[in-house]
Amino acid sequence: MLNLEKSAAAFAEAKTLMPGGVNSPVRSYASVGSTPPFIGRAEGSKIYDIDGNGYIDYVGSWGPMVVGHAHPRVVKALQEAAARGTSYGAPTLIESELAKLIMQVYPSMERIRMVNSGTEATMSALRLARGYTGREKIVKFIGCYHGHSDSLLVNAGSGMATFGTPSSPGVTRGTAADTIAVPYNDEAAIESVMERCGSEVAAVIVEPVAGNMGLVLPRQGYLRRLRELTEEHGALLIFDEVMCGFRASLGGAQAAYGITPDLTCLGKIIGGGLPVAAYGGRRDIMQRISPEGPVYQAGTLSGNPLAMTAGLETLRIITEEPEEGEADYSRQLTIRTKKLLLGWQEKAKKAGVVIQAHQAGSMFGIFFHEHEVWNYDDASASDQEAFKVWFHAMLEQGIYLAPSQFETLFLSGAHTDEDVERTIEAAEQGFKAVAEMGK
Ligand code: KE4
Repeated sequence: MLNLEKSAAAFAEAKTLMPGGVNSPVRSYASVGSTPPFIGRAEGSKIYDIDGNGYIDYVGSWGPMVVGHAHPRVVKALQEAAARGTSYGAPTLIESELAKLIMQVYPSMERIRMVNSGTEATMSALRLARGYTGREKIVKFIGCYHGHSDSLLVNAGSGMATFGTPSSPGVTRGTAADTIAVPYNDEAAIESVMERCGSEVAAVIVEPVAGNMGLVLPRQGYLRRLRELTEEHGALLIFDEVMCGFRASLGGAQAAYGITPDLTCLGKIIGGGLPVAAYGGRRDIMQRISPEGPVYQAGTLSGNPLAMTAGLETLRIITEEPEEGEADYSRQLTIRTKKLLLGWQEKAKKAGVVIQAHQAGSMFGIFFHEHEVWNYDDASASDQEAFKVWFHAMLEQGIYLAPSQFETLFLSGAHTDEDVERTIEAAEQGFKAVAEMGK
């Protein structure tokens, strides 16, 4: 049994200060019903709680830590940057440096605007799409998460083309009415919606590789169909690559699947652990953004020099030319992730537990489900009790996984072959615990 005494005391105090004792809900461990370890430090692939427990970390701060925690080059660059001041509220060279590097990897982003969170990036991209097209409706997909701006906290209304209903109190019916939510990976559903109200749709926003219902991949041809339908109806296609950017492949899902969106949202990795996100895309669209155009968007700490530094150093590391004959950084992560998943699949089979194992580059995840998982309904039908048992059995063995079935796991450049071997070995006990449930 893990000793989490200090974490429990810290959690009790935190709950007297912040809602649920956390600054973001998933960290509360509510869905796995246990005390969240309070973290004191992290280095490389490891994370350490204040009770002295160490773990191999596959959450990676929900994606940003692609080069591992406290990478020496990132830390050094940050120390030097901090000594030059932490924020000026004025243009700096490093903002252009980071913009150039991102645009080299994402050529569809002909212009880019830095913001401070994925929520801001998608919220701004939607406002821009509405400003550019003069239309008001947006289409999103059930199970895809794009941050917590009102237009995007909307469930599917009853029936396909009726408009959304708020998925959170505080979102007005009026706002929700302008959002249509349809099932992911269902061509007929999006075709029907676009047939009926495509001329009113400003944008279709999608996680091209979905990471917020667990990891769910687009069906063959699905993203191509979204591109065709949006072009046909004059709506913009927005790829929310906040999570899958630099993960599904170095160039994200748009490179992996060969689809060019009109706008792209990025986040997480481009800040290297500090608050950075961005939106960008076609020049004729981005020119509508203030101060060049009439669509307003601003931010006190947007392009913050410290955050830019962490992001730039991180991206420099993952975009470096590999040694002669070596695979590049992203390819190496993909290979190592595949090895881990294959090991988990072997251990699950040995324990007689049926899982669906999904991978997209260095993103991965499993479902305790007899059948394939292609959308939110499938993901929701997976065995949540089995997930909880698995999660705790792995945490007890020092493997730090996301505390929710509806999240995705991430591998970093700091994860060694030994880490992967240990994680595969731990899965033997993890799946055995699931197999013994209810016996
Ligand atoms: P933030 O506002 O949390 O920086 O980004 C929102 C966002 C936008 N788009 C995608 C595809 C995302 O995955 C996210 C945020 N991801 C979650 C993890 N599922 C962040 C973790 C959290 O909410 O604490």
